[in-house]
Amino acid sequence: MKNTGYKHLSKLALALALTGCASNPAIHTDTPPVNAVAIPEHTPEYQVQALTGTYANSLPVQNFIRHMVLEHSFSESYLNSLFSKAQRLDYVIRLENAPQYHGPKPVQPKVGGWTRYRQQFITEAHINNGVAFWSNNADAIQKASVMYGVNPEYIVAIIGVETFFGRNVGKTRILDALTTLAFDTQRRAKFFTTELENFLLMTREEGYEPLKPVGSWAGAMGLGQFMPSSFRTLAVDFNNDGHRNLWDQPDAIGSVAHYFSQNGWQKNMPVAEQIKGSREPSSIELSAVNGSEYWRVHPNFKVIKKYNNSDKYAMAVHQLAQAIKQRRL
Ligand SMILES: [Ca+2]
Repeated sequence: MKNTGYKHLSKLALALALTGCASNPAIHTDTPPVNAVAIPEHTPEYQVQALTGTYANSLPVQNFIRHMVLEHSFSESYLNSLFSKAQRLDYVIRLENAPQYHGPKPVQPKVGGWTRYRQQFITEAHINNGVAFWSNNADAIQKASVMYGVNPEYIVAIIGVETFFGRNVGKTRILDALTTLAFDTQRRAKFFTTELENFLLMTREEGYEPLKPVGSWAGAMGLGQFMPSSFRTLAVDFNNDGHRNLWDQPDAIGSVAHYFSQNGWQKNMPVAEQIKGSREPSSIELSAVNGSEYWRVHPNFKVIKKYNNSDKYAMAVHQLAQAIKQRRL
């Protein structure tokens, strides 16, 4: 996935931040948060001439608007209206600056880190809900698996780890999240400014009302938690209704499979296997409470890491995929 060097951290943070919500029974996936008909740029609501609100006096926002007008032919009054409605979110700033997510890596990983991480995702609820998600979407998953050459259990497991099968897609307005990250934080401001640019292009291309899409505090959207740049390059309209909607199960399934395919997934090839003893070439070490685990990893493991550059993340996806596949048999 494009720009994933930055996405990884935010997605890991998201996964951790959402762990406490995993029992939320609400499923948001059948309520598209977008209006795929209106072209907001031409509605009276968006004809404000001057920038008002939180960012009224922000030179960087004014410069960004100018860039979007010159580079992408957006209407200045439209963007002034839009950014007059944007809100600075303090919790987004706190999360982005939280040292547990983005601080310097400890010299020695904490003992048992893998065990604790694994307990969040390899649960009875994840396995059972994965089997149910697979059954409920059997046709789309089968079609995506064949079309893109991706093992179906990995499509299911990614969606399970990212959003607990659509239950935790996030509730933060993407416009607010990306505006805050671009203009009120420092470390990844450039990356988030580009994502904000992609978000506005995405809303125009897809006919989304830009205040409606919601997602993670870091701007990731839908069941597979795609950033706007990834949405634009990798999302697919898998149910052929004329719109790419990653809050919609079939489109999310097709888009995750497309992502794997574009990053070199080799169907039916191994992902990882545990080995005895210490590290060998092409192996990783995971810190469990009872001592280190060593795993030989294959190219498909690295494909999962393209989604989120963490050994623990990729191993959780792998083990959840295998557990769901076993339970489904
Ligand atoms: Ca669609």
